[in-house]
Amino acid sequence: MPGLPADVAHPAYDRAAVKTGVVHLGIGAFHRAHQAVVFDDALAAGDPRWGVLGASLRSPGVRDQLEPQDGLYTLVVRDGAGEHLRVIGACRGVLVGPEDPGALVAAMADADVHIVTLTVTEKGYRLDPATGELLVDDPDVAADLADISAPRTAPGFIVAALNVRRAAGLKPFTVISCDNLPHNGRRIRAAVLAMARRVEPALADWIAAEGAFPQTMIDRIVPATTSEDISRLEARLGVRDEGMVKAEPFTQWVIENRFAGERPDFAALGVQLTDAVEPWEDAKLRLLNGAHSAIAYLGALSGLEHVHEAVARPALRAYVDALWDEAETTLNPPPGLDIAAYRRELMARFSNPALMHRTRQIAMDGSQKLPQRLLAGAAERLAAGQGIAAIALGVAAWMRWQSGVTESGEVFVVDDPLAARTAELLAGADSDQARVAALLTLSAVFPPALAADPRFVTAVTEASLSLTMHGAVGAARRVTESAR
Ligand code: CS2
Repeated sequence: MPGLPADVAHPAYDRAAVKTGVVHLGIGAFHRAHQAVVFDDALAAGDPRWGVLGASLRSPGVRDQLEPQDGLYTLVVRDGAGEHLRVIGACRGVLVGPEDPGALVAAMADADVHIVTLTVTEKGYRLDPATGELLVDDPDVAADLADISAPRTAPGFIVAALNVRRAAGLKPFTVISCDNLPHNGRRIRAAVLAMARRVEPALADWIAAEGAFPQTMIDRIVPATTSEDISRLEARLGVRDEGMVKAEPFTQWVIENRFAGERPDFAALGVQLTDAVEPWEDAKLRLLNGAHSAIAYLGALSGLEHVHEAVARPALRAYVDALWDEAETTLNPPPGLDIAAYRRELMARFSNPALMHRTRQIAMDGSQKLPQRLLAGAAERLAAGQGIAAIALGVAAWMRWQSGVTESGEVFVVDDPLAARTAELLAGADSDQARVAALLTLSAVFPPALAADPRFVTAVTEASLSLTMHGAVGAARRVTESAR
């Protein structure tokens, strides 16, 4: 590309010949640094069917960044050894759902589209976390059911587009959830079928029979881009790239081998296809994400701004190992995953000094993350009669974070969909015991059986008292000392 430094990789394929084969719902940094790169690789390998049309279901921000750049943006891959820049050409445009829902439905119903990927976070599935049922009283779901031709929600867009495809005699597209949730394929399928059944039972039957919603495990650490990142890249490139994303070198995508129609040659693109994604999912959620959340709260409470700074503290590093010792016994590792090697690799990834991954970014939305990252493992360990001191400290640190004050007394805004509820519950609680008891009543986070288990209550209360007495780093040190 004219004007780009010679060491910056860029699309060598003919972008004008690319077709839109993928629509992505929820085009944030993670999509641009992960799935879009795989589709860009497919285009570079000579298969022009896999251009991506992005969609934002809320705000026009990403469209406004990417449109003036013709969909091009830079992926900055960083580690201690330096940085590698690559311009990604897979994105063919961005539609903003609320501005023109019909245009997005029509794009998804196009015969060339074979795959719809999505990253809309747990909230975006519109399912009750406790029952897994569609939230029919949610105002956006109700609006979608009243007029499916102008949807607002992710499942609504999928149902609307599948409805048009069925009427046109087309096959369904494959729906690939890329959210960091257990059984993500099953969840989006449940939401889509529940909505479709209310629109027209025959549509739901057709989707159930012909559609495909593979489960996936997706992994790449993608910290939020800062204005400093953009300025630094500008100094290097000579142009300002508002759509840039930064990521670590590691990337992994495991997809259940189940598709409704055409797909790229995923295996040739480094994607792992398997019949059993769950063991991969559990290992990633409980080891990587479980440790991420625990050190995010402990680190942020004690003023450690970035993940690499947290794991550079010997007490927190040893704590992560203790947490992994606990989580590991709950896993059923898939063939091909060496847990000891995986742990070593994870620690090296967390230690990457060039990523500047903020503990506060990971601390966001903890109420949605805790169940699969820490609580599921705790329940399984208790059922096996095993201790949970390290996991309990992660849970207690999340609870402490809900108070909105760090150890140095800095007041911050808790960024969580349940923040108003947790603040309300904490309002009258004036001791560690009372705070733990109050938050354990949140059934959307704590399964009632776990919240009622005296071993769980005791472990979390003790961890909370330890946080109060010794601070986050001191409490972490005590967990590892007692584990020895
Ligand atoms: C992180 C994840 O912000 C978070 O909650 O734990 O985004 C994590 O970086 C990714 O899952 C890595 O694949």
